[in-house]
Amino acid sequence: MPLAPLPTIPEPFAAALRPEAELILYTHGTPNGWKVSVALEELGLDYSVVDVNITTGEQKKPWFVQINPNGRIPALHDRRVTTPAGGPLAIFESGAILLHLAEREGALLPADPVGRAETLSWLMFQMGGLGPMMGQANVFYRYTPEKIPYAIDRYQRESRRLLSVMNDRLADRPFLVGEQYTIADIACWCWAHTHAWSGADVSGLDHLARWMAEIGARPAVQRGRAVPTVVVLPTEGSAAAKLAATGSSLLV
Ligand SMILES: N[C@@H](CCC(=O)N[C@@H](CS)C(=O)NCC(=O)O)C(=O)O
Repeated sequence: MPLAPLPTIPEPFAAALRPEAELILYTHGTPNGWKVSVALEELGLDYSVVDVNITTGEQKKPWFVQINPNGRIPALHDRRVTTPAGGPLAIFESGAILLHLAEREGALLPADPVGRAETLSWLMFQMGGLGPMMGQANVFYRYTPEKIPYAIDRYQRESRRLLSVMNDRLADRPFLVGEQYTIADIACWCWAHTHAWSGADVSGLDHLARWMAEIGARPAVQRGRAVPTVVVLPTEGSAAAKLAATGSSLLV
């Protein structure tokens, strides 16, 4: 199958691309980025990775905004699909990318209507709730030089509440939807396992702890979590210094 031609991508990024790659993941080491690399690894797909360094503002450069108009990672090119403009299909928003990959491969998404609807519900729960709330907890707890107790408390409490909703759900089933591991588990795990960085209290959430440990032990999750490089969440001081140096609003 002929592959859609890629737009012009500047060096050194173009050098990271293999000419035969159908899928190109534009990412950085953050929860939203890991969602896609974990899914690609779980699906056993071949892909090229472009590390878009969000701490230096690469995500706002014109070449990348052509791929994701929102100027954020992750984004994906699927060169199996040629758009009317003659380029590859470009997808942004991690939830949309997960759905595209699951439908493309017929995996990680139940085929029955109930399982499918429940998977999408938990995926949207992550996209609209868990990710934004934990992200804001990170901003106010870790990055903002001025510590605002109301904001820290608000986002940490809401993160805890959302994690508790997951805990209750996981009391009688191995995965969020049921017996099947889905893109909803991938999306939620990529944020939930960073709870300590957000300062979200997970004490007593034993079902969540079991689920986090089981998913974290999956080899594909460990491979995907290390894309594009291994990230050990830095200490509070170094993260604040990094933020001050770059003017970035959100590291994860
Ligand atoms: N809802 C988006 C969120 C994407 C997002 O916030 N990405 C962050 C990294 S996790 C980013 O690129 N931040 C850089 C910036 O805000 O400029 C998704 O799920 O894809």
